[in-house]
Formats: sequence, C-alpha cells, structure tokens
Amino acid sequence: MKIYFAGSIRGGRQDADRYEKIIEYLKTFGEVLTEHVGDPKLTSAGDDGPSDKFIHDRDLDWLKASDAVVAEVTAVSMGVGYEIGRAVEMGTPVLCLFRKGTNVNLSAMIAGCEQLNLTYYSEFQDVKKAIREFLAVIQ
Ligand code: 6IA
Repeated sequence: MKIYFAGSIRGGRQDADRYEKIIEYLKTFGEVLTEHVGDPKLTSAGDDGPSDKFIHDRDLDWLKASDAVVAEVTAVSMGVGYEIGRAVEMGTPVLCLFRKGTNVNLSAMIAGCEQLNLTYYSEFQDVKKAIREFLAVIQ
C-alpha cells in the first residue's frame, strides 16, 4: 500500500515531531511516499528542490500514485488543504487528524466535507486506532 502523509511545512513546523511519529506508525502498513514531511531538520524556511513547480508536480505525482492519504490538519497549512482537496476530487480515501485542546479552529471546508474521514484526537493511541480502522477498509 502506498500512503501519502500530509503535514504543514511553510504553514509552520511546530508539529514536526508528531508527524515523525505518525509516519513511523504508517510505515508498518506500507510505503510512505512523503517521509520528508516528518523530518525534524526540515524548516519552514529551508529548501527541498530546484523550484516550487518541481515540488508541486512531484508531490502531485505521488498523490496520484497513492492508495490513501493521511493528513495531520492541526497546524493550518495551505498546502495540506490543497492536497486534501485534490485527493477528494481523485476519489482517494483521506483521513484527517485534528488534535483537541489547541486554540486552532478547524476549517469548515475540512470539518464539513462528508467525503473525508475526520478524527479528533488527544492521545497518540487515538491516532493509531483511527489509522488502523481507516486502512483496514482500504487493504
Ligand atoms: O503550505 P505548506 O508548505 O504547509 O504545505 C505542506 C504540504 O505540501 C505537505 O503535505 C507536502 O506534501 C507539500 N509540500 C510543501 N512544500 C514541500 C516541500 N518543500 N517538499 C515536499 N513537499 C512539500 C518545500 C520547501 C520547504 C522545505 C520550505
């Protein structure tokens, strides 16, 4: 199974350690095409490719090749929202994970989209359960 993990980069790297943990767990189910998103060395100011067009086109190719998308949506990110929208249009199953107890309000465009799976979590074990149940239906 090919899994596309989406998490904030230029939207802010405050949750990068969480992304790394989620990616490690996802790797027990299949190949994670976007492992770099959880790299703690990647900063919102860094650079990862020759151009933004290169990054966009490469990531979209990965999105098209993926069987499932898992997105951590607590940190507000334009890119993550865009990837979710494109995946929904492609008919790829999407799981969004949103952490409770922050002062972030989840966008109605995610919270109100019936084509997505959305889990509000507190503990990492809630994340694992949501991922297990989501991927079990796809496999
Ligand atoms: O708007 P954001 O940058 O927060 O969007 C993050 C999302 O877009 C992630 O889920 C990635 O899949 C994708 N993305 C955005 N920027 C990159 C990137 N380098 N490399 C790979 N995927 C990306 C951008 C340069 C960076 C190190 C600043």
